[in-house]
Amino acid sequence: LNEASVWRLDASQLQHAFSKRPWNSHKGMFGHVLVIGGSDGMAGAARLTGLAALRAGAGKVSVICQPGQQSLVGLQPELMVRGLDAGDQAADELLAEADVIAVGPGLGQGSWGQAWWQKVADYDAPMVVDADALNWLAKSANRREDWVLTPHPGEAARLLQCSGSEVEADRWLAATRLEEQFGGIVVLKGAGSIVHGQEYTAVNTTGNPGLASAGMGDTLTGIIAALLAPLFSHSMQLRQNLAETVGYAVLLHGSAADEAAQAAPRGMLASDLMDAIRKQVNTDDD
Ligand code: NPW
Ligand code: AMP
Ligand code: MG
Repeated sequence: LNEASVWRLDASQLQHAFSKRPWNSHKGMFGHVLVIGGSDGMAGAARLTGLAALRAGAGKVSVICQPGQQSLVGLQPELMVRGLDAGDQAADELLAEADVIAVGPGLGQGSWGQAWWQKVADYDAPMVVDADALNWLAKSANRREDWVLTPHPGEAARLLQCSGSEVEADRWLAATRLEEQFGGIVVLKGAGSIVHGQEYTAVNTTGNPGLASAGMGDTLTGIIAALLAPLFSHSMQLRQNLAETVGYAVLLHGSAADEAAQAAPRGMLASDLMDAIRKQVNTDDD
């Protein structure tokens, strides 16, 4: 694999990602995203993931956070927020209702996050695995074909048991190894993010250094989950190519950042992307 041999994602392709919503649309068509994350000190990560999923068009978004963090995550009133331990009965009910799970943002390295990882790592639902869930994956070494892994180079290094500079020295090799070892669709983040699945490989050309700030990855996770959700919601039969959909999500995240940065990338917040995400998911041309 190398840059010359793969699909290049650019902003002109976004118009192919979406079709107009039918006039009689209802929220069940666009899927229910369940975010699992938001431990003490990182409630904001789960909130950003949930809000980004809503701005990217998810029909419904629930968040499971650490007990005690609900009021922080729930400051966004459209989010349905529960503080639950992995062993709680209500947890099974929420998992069963989700079309896509996004696990990891602010999940933490403590026992609360570990118990959640053990519960969902083998749970039969499409899943976006990010942040601390990737750190747990580095220890549990599961393999699945139906998940999306979104490591930044630091997380990729933990997964591959090498250094971050080795990942950066050959990002194509790192993406290939991650897919070989853990399966699924790999998004190796950082300038020029690589999206790599079994039959699809792309490199992103959108985005800017304004993305180098806290919460930007958590936001991407919400966008990916939202774009996957309608493919798995009960009322939709259509199955688009999953890796291609992930590619569109990565492209859209960078495009939203390019719009939000307005040539002033320094000081851009993850929250500043939200309105631009909404605009980018309305680029359908039919
Ligand atoms: P360095 O520092 O350059 O040597 P971690 P995290 C490396 C939550 N958050 N190229 C970097 O290397 C997340 O969701 C909560 C090269 C460093 O070693 C997680 O749950 C927020 N290296 C948790 O915090 C907002 C790169 O990776 C390491 C690289 C921890 O996530 C913030 C840092 O990564 C955050 O999202 C690159 N492009 N990018 C909230 N508001 O609640 C990263 N590295 O140790 O995995 O920490 O990414 O902050
Ligand atoms: P995280 O490190 O998990 O918060 O994720 C950061 C997000 O911002 C990822 O989607 C990266 O690809 C993106 N990003 C960070 N820095 C840049 C950059 N210089 N150019 C383009 N995208 C970036
Ligand atoms: Mg991150």
